[in-house]
Amino acid sequence: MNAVQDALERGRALIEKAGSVAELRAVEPEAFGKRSELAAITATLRDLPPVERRDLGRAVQVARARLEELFDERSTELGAREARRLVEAERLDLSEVAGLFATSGGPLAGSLGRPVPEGHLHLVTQVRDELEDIFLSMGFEVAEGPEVEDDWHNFEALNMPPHHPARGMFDTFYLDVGEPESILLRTHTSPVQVRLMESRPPPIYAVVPGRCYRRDTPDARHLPVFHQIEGLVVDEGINMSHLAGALEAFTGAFFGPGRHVRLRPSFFPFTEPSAEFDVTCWVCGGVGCRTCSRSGWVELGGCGMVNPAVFEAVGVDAEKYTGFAWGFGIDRLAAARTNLADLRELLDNDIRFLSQF
Ligand code: 2NL
Repeated sequence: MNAVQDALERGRALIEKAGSVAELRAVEPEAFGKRSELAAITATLRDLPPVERRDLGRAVQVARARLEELFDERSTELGAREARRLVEAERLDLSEVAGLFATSGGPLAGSLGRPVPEGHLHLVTQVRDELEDIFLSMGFEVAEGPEVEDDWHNFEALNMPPHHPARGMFDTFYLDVGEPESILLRTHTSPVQVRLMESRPPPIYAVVPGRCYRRDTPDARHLPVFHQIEGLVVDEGINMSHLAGALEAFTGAFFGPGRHVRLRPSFFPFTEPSAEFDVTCWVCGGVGCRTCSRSGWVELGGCGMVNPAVFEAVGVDAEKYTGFAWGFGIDRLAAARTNLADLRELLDNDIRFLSQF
């Protein structure tokens, strides 16, 4: 009976000492299995007289049951502890990432525990939004259309039939779709105005901002992807003084009072007469400086009275209606506003440049 008591204590000690589920499994044979003291006692039972055999046999069974109970408890306890450790080890510590930014001098430097700085709209988008607001306040609608166009809407409807020399003004990106040179990236936003005139009768008072494409090598003053805003008015009794008045009103709103517009004769196939329009130099106010080559004026875009050939192409009655149109580059306007010497900065996406505006 003493030996059973010893075997129980020894088994209990082995179970309590096990530090992991694996160690616990390893001590099982010694604690109460085949190699245990209880097993050795059991082996002696058959040599004992029946009464002692029965009493000792029961004692061994009770001891083994108790050890099994202790084993199960310990197994549950160790299993839970190991599961907790695993979860802890695999947790993603996101504060480490914030710490990295905070200490590395990156864009979020010093931001740990403070609000992360927000981004903002690109300079060109800000200027585009402002232009839309101005023209909306003047009673124009804002229209948009596809950047992939067909030859008819981009050229032919605008009085530039195939092989017309004026097409040389635009170095065009053509798509490898359908007939050769039939589908292209629009070279200006005019095809949207063409679609507008096709889709409903005058009056039309619309501006069309959007992205345009030309096969230009990028330099300080040219981008192969750029932004234009064009305007179109078609109504009864429209003449060139309305054009000059609209551009003058826009100039005052965008550049502030004291700035004026001047028209110089020019040529576009889609307008007749045509003009280029200049605005009072925003650097010197018209006195003359480097920005305006000492002339006091800076060129902004082109304009004119819609050529009756265009009305003919889109089905507007040129006897009843007249109209004017203009176009200028949004990127150049954004550059002018910010004294930007090189348009390519607008496409570089350098956060140190962009975050200034
Ligand atoms: C420039 C010149 C211009 C137009 C665009 C236009 C559109 C239609 C009919 C007639 Cl649908 N004209 N647009 C007219 C004159 C000039 O832009 O140098 N832009 C940067």
